[in-house]
Amino acid sequence: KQRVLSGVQPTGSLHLGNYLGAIKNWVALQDTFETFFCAVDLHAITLPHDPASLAHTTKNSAALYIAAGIDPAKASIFVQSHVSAHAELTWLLSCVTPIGWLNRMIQFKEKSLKQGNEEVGSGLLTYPVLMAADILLYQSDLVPVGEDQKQHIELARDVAKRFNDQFGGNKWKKRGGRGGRIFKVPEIMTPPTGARVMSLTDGTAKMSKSDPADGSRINLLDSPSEIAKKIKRCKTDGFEGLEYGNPERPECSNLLGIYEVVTGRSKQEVLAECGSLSWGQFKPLLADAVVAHLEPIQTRYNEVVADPAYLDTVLANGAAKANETARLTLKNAYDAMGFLLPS
Ligand code: AQP
Repeated sequence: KQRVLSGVQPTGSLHLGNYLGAIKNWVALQDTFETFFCAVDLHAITLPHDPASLAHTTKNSAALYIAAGIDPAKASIFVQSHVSAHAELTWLLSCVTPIGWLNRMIQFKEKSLKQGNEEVGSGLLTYPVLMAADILLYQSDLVPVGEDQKQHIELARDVAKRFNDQFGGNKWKKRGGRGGRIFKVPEIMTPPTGARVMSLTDGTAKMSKSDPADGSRINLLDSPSEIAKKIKRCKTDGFEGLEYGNPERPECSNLLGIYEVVTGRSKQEVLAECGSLSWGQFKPLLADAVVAHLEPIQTRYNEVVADPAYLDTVLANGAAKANETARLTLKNAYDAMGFLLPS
């Protein structure tokens, strides 16, 4: 079976972008692939975080994976920091990743600009190396993520190739190793719709957990009235009718795209239904569709968090399975680099 790995940072509450861009697609993959889904808590400390809430948000994120349809009987659901190979491999990969590659990462530039370069922790710069370790440890074939992560997956591919070139193949064999490649070079997988869900208050900025304005996003656990209120207040325009793809109407394309994915309709069907509607007519339709889509997820979420022993067991089993696979790759990486392996 081919392997799939993905994760979401447990910072703040997960939103519709995380769900439509990533988690919803994980569900479709778990029957066909061997899947690993982790709450990437080590990534959650790259910006100042609140130690009082990290453990709680980590558990809640994992509960949301299950609520969204990830089945622990099919997929390994685990917490990144419970598998220490992630942190260990990051160090090995850091030593072969040129700083120039990291300096080019758009997310680093954007987030460090907000923080001020002098203040920002070096983990924000090396975050994509940790992400590469997450992916490469599992010899992943596919990484299902939203479009904003494309550059990081390309970096993971480049790091894998560079490491394989420097330490794998015959060089490794000559030193008595297994030879061949150490890491599989993964492919990115983005969904056709929902790969880039935009903010409700600015159709040119992505919906994001770190936006201080809660009204800019729909959180997966927002109540029906909060969802209706946010959609009612979201940014629109003065054009007549609704359409996709007009560069002067980014909010319109975004909201139609959300409607499309939560109703499971095609673009053509959405246009036939909504093309001639006014904003006043469309917004309640959209709000009802989002609420209806999230309702079963919220119900299941409440059941999962009401049974902490169940969640603990899922996470322990997931970490054990992940650890087994990750340790093998890590051992090969140490060996190929020439470390003395423990006897
Ligand atoms: N707006 C989005 N549209 C589609 N996909 C999105 N993702 C995030 N935002 C959108 C996808 O969600 C997954 C997890 O992302 P992450 O939490 O690891 O980091 P992120 O991409 O930085 O997410 P946020 O919500 O914007 O968090 P902050 O504000 O903390 O940076 C990824 O697959 C991502 O593509």
